[in-house]
Amino acid sequence: MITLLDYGAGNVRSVINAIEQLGETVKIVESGEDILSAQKLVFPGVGAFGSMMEILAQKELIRPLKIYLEKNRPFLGICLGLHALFDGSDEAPNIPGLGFISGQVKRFKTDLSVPHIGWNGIICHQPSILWNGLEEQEKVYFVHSYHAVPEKKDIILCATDYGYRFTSGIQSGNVMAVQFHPEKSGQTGLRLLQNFLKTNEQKVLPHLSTKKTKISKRIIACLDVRANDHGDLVVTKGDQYDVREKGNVRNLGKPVELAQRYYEAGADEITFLNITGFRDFPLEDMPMIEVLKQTSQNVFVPLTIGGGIRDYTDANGQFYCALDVASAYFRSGADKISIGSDAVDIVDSYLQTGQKTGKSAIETIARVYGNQAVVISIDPKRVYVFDPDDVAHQVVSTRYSGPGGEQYCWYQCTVKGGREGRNVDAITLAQVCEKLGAGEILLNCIDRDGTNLGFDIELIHAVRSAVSIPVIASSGAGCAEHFLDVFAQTKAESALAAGIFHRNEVPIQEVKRFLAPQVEIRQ
Ligand code: 1PR
Repeated sequence: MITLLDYGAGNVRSVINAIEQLGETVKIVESGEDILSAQKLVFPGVGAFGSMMEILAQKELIRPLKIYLEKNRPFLGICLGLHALFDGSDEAPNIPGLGFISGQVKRFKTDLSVPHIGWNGIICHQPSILWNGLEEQEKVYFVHSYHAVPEKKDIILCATDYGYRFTSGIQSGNVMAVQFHPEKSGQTGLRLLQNFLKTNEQKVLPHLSTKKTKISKRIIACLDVRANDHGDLVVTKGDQYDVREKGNVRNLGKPVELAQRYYEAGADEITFLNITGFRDFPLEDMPMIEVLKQTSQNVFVPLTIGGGIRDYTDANGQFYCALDVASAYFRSGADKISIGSDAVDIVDSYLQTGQKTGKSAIETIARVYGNQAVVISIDPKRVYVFDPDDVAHQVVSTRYSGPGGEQYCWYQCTVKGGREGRNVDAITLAQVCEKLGAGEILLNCIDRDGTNLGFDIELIHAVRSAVSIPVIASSGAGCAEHFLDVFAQTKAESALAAGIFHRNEVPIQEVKRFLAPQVEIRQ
């Protein structure tokens, strides 16, 4: 029996699923007594340091946690569960941590995009039971903006390079904690968790030694999901967002089965977009939540879900805020949520007032679940202009001139799946969303979507250069070379495709094999 400390924020569902997949049962901490009587305690943390420590204090769990740690009982902290062990964090300077380990948690100071999101390596410093069966060049999934800086170097379990070398794991006796997410790190992560769950494992060092770790470019499989005309939830795919063929919604498979297939094929992440979420409110559209629950039982890479995340009042006058919708998705197994149409409205209002309200979906969800959990999905369309001064938008000079020979274009943001355009450009939208606390941009392009012509490099380069958060390049992938183009010509951290994977035209493994000699990827 494993005891799990769920302080109520973030996705502990995937940790529970991973532990259950390994044949163990999970008991959730209800009181301090449960901590004191635990045989093995897992403390996964997602969200923000300050709110985590406040909730632990409110629930009177700080003292039992300190006693458990002092007794050197088996403990595995994950992400914020590592930060909690330290004296404090720059994320909430006035709120003390558990103080079990001397040192501070500090924000990344690097030119690279922050949060540090993706698959990176580990350099092992100490033998540990966790390393049984692992090789040192394996990659694990990170998502964080802060990292621990211990005063004493002898407690460092492992380190990772991201701009500079940081502590990605600590070990002191039976107390272990890692910055990465084993429950989201595929087979490697499951093995590591299994090592913690087993008794009598020997402390070992992995066989191979890595000198420097590198973050991988991520390959993401995207599943656009909606009900077809018979009411079945299907994965569909549009041509420039038109998902109907001869009047019927294209049906490319079942969401849970396809997600499982892509996980097994090596997808680094999986994204579900509920493409009719703007009209079917997700909390009433429960099948999507069910899809997420079922998928997260067997898929151990990060899951993002988008569609319909916004404030909403139902037919009975009941009000739901965007945070309620996001929370339902996180509880069902999502690691990140993606906001599309509502982000455009939020930015529109921000541009009119220049004021943050603190109440938008981006701000409220980021405050509770952390910036890294908030992805903004942008659905832009090219609008050609002769002269950059013709419009009050951020304009791009293009190699592909417009129908009238125009040499410039701006990228107009749309809402409701491309049905309505707004007077906001994609570059400005991305910048404002970053300011409001978004952690990543999913950059689609309606002109390229479903065309197999390759990514819109000009758009991706322009947006990625304008923000310091990671960008997912999306729309238009037709062959493995297109992924190389986007990684060679832009700083995008990941690339997403749908059609070529669904139609089995270019399997994920083929993309990775093609990229491997030139681009850092997870094998
Ligand atoms: O606006 O917050 O409710 O979110 C709705 C979400 O659904 C948005 O993220 C929006 O991008 C998405 N969406 C809405 N309508 C469509 C549609 O296709 N009719 N799908 C749609 C967008 C875009 C990609 C696609 C890539 C790659 N799909 O994610 O998977 O373009 O395709 P490709 O590799 O085949 O070219 P809200």
